[in-house]
Amino acid sequence: MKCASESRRRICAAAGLLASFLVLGPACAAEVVFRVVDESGRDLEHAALALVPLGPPAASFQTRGAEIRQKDKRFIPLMTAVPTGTAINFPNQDTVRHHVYSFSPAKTFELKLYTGTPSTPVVFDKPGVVVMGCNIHDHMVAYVMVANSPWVGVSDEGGRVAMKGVPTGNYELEYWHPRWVGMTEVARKPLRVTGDLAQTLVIGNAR
Ligand SMILES: [Cu+2]
Repeated sequence: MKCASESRRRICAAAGLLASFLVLGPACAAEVVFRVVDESGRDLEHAALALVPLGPPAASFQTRGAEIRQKDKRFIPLMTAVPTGTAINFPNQDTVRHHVYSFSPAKTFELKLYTGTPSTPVVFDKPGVVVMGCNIHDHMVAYVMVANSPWVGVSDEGGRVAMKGVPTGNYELEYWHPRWVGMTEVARKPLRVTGDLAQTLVIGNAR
């Protein structure tokens, strides 16, 4: 939090949820950094996190496209986190054909046997966890966590996720990890943001 004065701080606080979706400028923007670890304290990669503002749902927010490619008969990346409404492309960079599908309630779809990049991306229009596979190569798997928030991220090798420009307010931290593959409901915990914040998040096998 870099609010210049107490009055500015009060404005920031009063703006609350509204600030989430209007540009108040960088003065109110906090950086929230998570370090995700497993139950033994080891850095945990591939955890999807989202800071979802509490209160009335946002009418809309801007999304950027995303990409999950297929290379060497693997999906890259394994885990993706996106705001609701994001269009994801699935370019096939192998010479063999892939057949991408999902039966997940949050996004049921199928890209029938193809090479190259399908002309139409898949729009992930509902929050939740989507598990994808390939009809031809059973070992291929990828995951998308869709959340009603522009503040999303996936932990890197050091277990780190950084979210910038987070306005003061009350949030629900939604999170999920591929180790929970049998249980695709996201985990949730409340989080209040009043300024720059560093949090450790433990993701164990059990929920
Ligand atoms: Cu395949």
